[in-house]
Amino acid sequence: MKYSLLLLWTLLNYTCLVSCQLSDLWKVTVSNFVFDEVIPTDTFAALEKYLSYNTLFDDKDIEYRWIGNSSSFFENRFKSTPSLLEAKRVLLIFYGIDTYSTVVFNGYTLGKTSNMFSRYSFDIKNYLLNDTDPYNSLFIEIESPIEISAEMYYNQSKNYIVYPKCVPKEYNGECHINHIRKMQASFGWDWGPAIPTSGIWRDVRIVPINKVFIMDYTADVYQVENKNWKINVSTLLEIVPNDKNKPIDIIIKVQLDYGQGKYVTNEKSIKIDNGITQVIESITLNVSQTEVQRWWPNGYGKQILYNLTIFVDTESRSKLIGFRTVKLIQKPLEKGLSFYFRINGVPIFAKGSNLIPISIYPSKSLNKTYILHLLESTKEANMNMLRVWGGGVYESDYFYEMADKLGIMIWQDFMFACSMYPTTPEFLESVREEVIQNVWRLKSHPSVVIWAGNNENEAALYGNWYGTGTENIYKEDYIKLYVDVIKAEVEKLDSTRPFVVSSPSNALWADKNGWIGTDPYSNLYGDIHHYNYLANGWDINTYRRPRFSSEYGFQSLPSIHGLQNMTKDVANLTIDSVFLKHRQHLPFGYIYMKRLISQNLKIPQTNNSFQDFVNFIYLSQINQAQAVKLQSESYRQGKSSLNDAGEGYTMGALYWQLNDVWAAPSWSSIDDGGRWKMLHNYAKDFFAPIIISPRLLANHDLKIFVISDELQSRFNCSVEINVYRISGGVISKSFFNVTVIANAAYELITLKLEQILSDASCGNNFTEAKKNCIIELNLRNSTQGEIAPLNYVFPAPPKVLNLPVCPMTATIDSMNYSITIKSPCGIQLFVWFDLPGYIPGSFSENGFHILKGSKKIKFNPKFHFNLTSFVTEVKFMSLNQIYASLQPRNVIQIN
Ligand code: BMA
Repeated sequence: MKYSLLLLWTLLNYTCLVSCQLSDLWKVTVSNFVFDEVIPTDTFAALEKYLSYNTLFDDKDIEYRWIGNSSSFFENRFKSTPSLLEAKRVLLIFYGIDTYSTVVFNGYTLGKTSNMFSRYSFDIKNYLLNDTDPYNSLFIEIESPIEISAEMYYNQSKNYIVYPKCVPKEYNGECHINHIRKMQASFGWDWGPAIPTSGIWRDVRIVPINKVFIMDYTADVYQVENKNWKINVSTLLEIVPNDKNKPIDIIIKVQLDYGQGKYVTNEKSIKIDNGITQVIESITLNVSQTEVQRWWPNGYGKQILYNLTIFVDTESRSKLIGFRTVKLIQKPLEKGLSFYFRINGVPIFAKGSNLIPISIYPSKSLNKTYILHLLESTKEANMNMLRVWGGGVYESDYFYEMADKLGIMIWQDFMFACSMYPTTPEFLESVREEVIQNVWRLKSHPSVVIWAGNNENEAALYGNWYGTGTENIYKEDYIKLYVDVIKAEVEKLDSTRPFVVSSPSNALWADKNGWIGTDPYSNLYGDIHHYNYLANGWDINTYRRPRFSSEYGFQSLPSIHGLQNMTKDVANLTIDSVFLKHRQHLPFGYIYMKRLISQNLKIPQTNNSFQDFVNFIYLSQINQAQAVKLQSESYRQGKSSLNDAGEGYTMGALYWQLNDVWAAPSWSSIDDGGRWKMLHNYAKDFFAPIIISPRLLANHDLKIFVISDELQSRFNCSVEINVYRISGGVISKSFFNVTVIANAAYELITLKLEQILSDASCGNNFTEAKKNCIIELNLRNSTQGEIAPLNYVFPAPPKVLNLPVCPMTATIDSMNYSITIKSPCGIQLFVWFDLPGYIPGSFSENGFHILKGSKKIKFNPKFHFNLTSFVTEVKFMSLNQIYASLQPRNVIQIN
């Protein structure tokens, strides 16, 4: 049955009876190069294939920058099939042209495009060749993105400049991207190269219409007072106008499948008056609460989805929807307002990260394997939210479908970042259409829980980033764009989820107080972004107590294996190499990185510069993992309490950033090859549903917090504090009758560090004692054993510890992939298994400490993998080993 349907669909598609995809060969011309390509594609991706090089290799992004300075041409030839010739209307639909183009069909100019985030459609019926033999020619000329944005910049109003004039010089980027509606990171960012593509980055379809065609449809799912649900299905129909003075009758039917053959339907018939070619119609389905189960974010329940189908005339389309409510709670506290999500009535602590574009080539953003890997990794790390950041793209349908399926809530920015923007009537109209189309496309996804107007543009005004001061014109422009257009359109289209004007912002407070002018970084309102590269990242006391932290992080270097693949100068890899300087776009980036590392770790110097560099990568990842862990835990500790300044009730921690677009220093936890950095392994623990988390104060008080996101309390638990002496031996102290309170964080106890260390005979005086011991925290329950990941306190930074030295051994059991790692001399810190390539699977722990002389961990492959290459290629190391210049070692296979 399935096969015959598939065949029928392929046939209909092929003969263009319903709609067909113009993905056959296109002729692409860039400068003197002419070649055949399939879409989606772009100038950079196409030339790479044709000339066999990689723009992300060495500094080829500079060498090939000329591509961004060139216009390009995309041509397609196709025959008029009988179905196209018989149709009364024929639409040519572009789901994404990047960016400024002129579309010419058989010599007629159909129109122009200027917004890569919008769909454009043209009626080509009158220009189709009347015969099935000759080819129709479709010709798209795309202007150089660098030139067109410069042109827009120079043509802007003479009265004032729309800043910034350019990206910082460290980005090796291009200027004026804010003047065009193209992915803002295309001209360079602090984590990525400038790849100023032009192209056809999404589908192109040709659609014959004889009566009506579903151009788009969407659903608002909401709960009514009696707790039943309503689904309001809207559809945008393209109609063949009737010329016989008689309205057209169309029946619209919607159906929701409950499963097991049960469903609910509704239908309506509409009459379309003469001459109308486009109409929006809505129809409502009533769904009884007893028939459906709710969709829950990861960690709170299942992600049940239901099939919703719309039938219009002979056409039907389906999508999966879910039932959940979302509220952003902003209620007065002692000072300021709260800011947290309630999903299905449950207050949710948002745990997660920020997504930068899936690829720096928008045409490659539908890499399903990679999308799934990123989203599954998100779920594995106990996250429940990702923020789709405003400098990228509105991601593919597949991305949001998988987020629905995996329970990853999406904070969706509109695509504006770190800039001022023009507010000419044309610009605002273009944005209006972009907003309408993208809200239609995304609002039926249960995963999408909030819209945000932009990334950091209020902050840019407030912080005077571009020297605009408090000039009124910039404030007025800000309100015109984000409030009068974006907010207004979103609220017209979607009343089922909240909207904030910017991230970070004071949210509701700003809405009621003129939108701008206050401190968008205030701890008392909305969300904050927080970066501090000058303080000691391992000092938990340096972190703030906001309501919600939607960005924070530290840089690290990616895997050596990824870097090695991207340069010919492998032997000379150091952070001072031309290659790595080129990739560091954060001004003073390596200076900060070295400084941050050296606060807590030694940076060994040997006579082997390559090994030193490998060690430096490892240290940078330890530093990042540990600092982001402390910052995240600090936020989680503040979940249920306020301090004297009224700060706290923190309900969100989204670190910057999940993924990468090239092999370079960045804030990511997953590198460009898909490998988990140490941070991603740590996220699994620091975002675990229950954690036991320390806070070492400057006065050496050690506070221990018990934090839970579970909705049931756990009773009769115990906390064990194990003080390990580096020279050997452990002293334990337990606290019984501990309750893990449901959905709360509380301070269990305050201990005196000096006392703990002296009880464990760590040293003769406090200064010595701090250097001799490491503290482990363990939360367990009499029946379930450990209910939280182990946690640690370093009384003194690892750089001053006298770590023991001995070769470790690791054996992997080929039956169940469990790895036993032994250290005959005792404590080993930050033990790390280094994967050469991306091996599908993850370790139960990586970057862990061995305090008892041995440890068992597990490798969880996603599917069968080659154990022989695993044992030859995977190497492990520890901090002790690199300090003693011991080489990384191999895992040994046992049967
Ligand atoms: C924030 C983000 C990005 C940037 C990151 C790291 O400003 O919104 O613009 O990449 O910090 O600097």
